[in-house]
Formats: sequence, C-alpha cells, structure tokens
Amino acid sequence: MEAFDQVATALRRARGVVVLTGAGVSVESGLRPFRGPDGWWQGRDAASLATPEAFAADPALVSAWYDARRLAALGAVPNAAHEALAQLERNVVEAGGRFLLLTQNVDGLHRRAGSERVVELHGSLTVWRDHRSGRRVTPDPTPFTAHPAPGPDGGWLRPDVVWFGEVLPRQALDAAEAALAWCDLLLVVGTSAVVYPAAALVGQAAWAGAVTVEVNVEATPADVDHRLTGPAGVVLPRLLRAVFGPNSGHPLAGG
Ligand code: BV8
Repeated sequence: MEAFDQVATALRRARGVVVLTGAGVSVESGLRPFRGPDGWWQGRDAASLATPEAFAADPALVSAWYDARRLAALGAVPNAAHEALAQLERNVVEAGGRFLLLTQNVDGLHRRAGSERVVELHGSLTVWRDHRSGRRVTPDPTPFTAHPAPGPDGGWLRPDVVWFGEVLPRQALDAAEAALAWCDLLLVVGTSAVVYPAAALVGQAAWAGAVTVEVNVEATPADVDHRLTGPAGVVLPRLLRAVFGPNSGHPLAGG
C-alpha cells in the first residue's frame, strides 16, 4: 500500500492528532521561509538578526527586520494548507478525538484560518514587548515610525518571539509535552526540523508510540514513518478528502 493510503488509514483510526508546522506551511501565502534558496537565512547568519545579542548590538536593524516581517504577515492570507488544518481540527474534535497544533510560525496565519487549539512555540510577530519591563502591546497594523520603537516603560519594543538562545515559553513546552501522551498520529508539516527543542518533538512522539508523518516538498532529517512529498496546500486537502470525504477538502485546493 503506498504511503498516502497508509497515512489515510492511520488518520482514519487516529483518536489523538498533533500537528507540528514550520515556515513551509506559509510559503503558499507568499511568506518567505528561513532556509532554502528564497529563505531569510540565505547569505545571512540567523545570529545576526534573531538573537538577543543582535538586538543589543543593533536594535534599529533587528526592529526594522521584524517590523517588515510583521507587516508581511498581517498582509498575507491563510492558504489551503492552513485551511485544511483548521478543518482537520474540526473533524477530529467533532468525532470525539483530541487535537493540538504546535507551530514554530510567528505569522498568526493558523489562527486566522480558524485553528483554535494552537500553541505558538516561538511566539508571535503581532505582539511586541518592552525589552526592559516585558509589558506586551499589540501595535497597530502600520509601519513603526521609528526603529527601535519606544516601549511603554522606557525600554524599546522587541517582537514577542523566541530568539535563538532564549528558552521557549514554559506553558507552550508543557502543552506540547502533555499532548505527546495522547498523540497517536503526528503530522510534521513544512519544517526543516533542525531547530530545537521543536525538532525533538518528532522523536518524542515516535518514542511515545505515535505514527509520524512528514508533509514537505522535500525530505528533511526528521526520522518519520511516512513522507508525503508535495506542497502542503495540495497534499493536506487531498488527505482530508481521502479520509473525511469529498466535501472536507478545501474548495480552493486543486486536484
Ligand atoms: C533554546 C522565532 C535553551 C523567531 C525561531 C540542541 C541541539 C542543537 C542546538 C540546540 C539544541 N538546543 C538548543 C539549541 C540551540 C538552538 C537551535 O536549535 N539551533 C539550531 C539552528 C541548531 N535552539 C534555540 O536557541 C532555542 N532555544 O534551546 O533555549 C537553550 C539556549 C541555549 C543553548 C541551549 C539551550 C530557540 C529556538 C527558536 C528560535 N526562533 N523563530 C523568528 O521567527 O525570527 S526558529 C525559526 O527557525 C522558526 O521558528 C523555526 O523554528 C526554525 C526553522 O524554520 P522552519 O520553520 O522549519 O523553516 P525552514 O525555512 O527552515 O524550513 C521550511 C521547510 O518547509 C523546508 O523543509 C522546506 O522544504 C519546506 N517547504 C517549503 N515550501 C513548502 C514546504 N513544505 C510544504 N509545503 C510547501 N509549500
């Protein structure tokens, strides 16, 4: 039986579904990933922009870069992959199952697509905080007039994201680890699976007995049971139609 049918069978039987997503799921919404020919890290070192040290060294540069990404994310629209994952959540929960979406993405598109059970492992671009007091604010959807922008308590505004060298929010990690206890199917969608501790969740799920499936345009280092190769915006709606019937795939998706 080919991989697609094996995954469809596993999803049909699943009572606990966890999804781990990365930047690849937002590529079809026009947002750049990090790696690869069109990635943000192409010709640039992540440490030069996505670390507390980079912000301390050049807050104007880092603030401007994140503000540009914030505006791009606010201007983007969820694609068929986001929509399919929101539909999958509804289908699994309506059937009495459990569901959780763990995302490394900071673009907010999963929630805008209607996903509810979402954990943002690496924070959000749409929320910023005073780098001294930590007080959070949600800036208006217009470009900052100054970089860095003044915070509410005399500090500078920084994005409420997890930079390299910073620990993930305890709540997010706890929610992810708790879900692995009931997860019997893990979908790993659009991530290069090289950044930790998020990437370690794949092995932890497998170790806990879950079937692990990667949906990606190419194979990654993730050690999974099945690989479905193709754009998430095509593969996921097709998988939903195969498992939940013709009306459950997203009308936008071809095929
Ligand atoms: C920490 C937010 C405690 C900010 C991000 C263990 C081993 C080795 C290193 C470490 C380790 N533990 C900790 C580290 C250090 C570090 C790390 O993992 N380094 C890596 C580079 C080796 N981790 C940390 O620093 C973490 N903090 O551990 O704190 C600590 C501290 C110090 C030392 C020890 C412990 C914090 C990590 C979080 C950093 N913040 N983002 C921002 O957005 O700017 S990471 C960022 O990159 C993303 O959020 C994501 O997590 C990560 C990877 O990106 P992806 O989302 O996977 O995107 P990428 O472009 O790489 O890949 C896209 C994929 O999609 C590709 O596979 C492509 O083929 C595919 N694709 C493309 N189009 C499509 C598609 N797939 C389907 N459909 C398509 N259409």
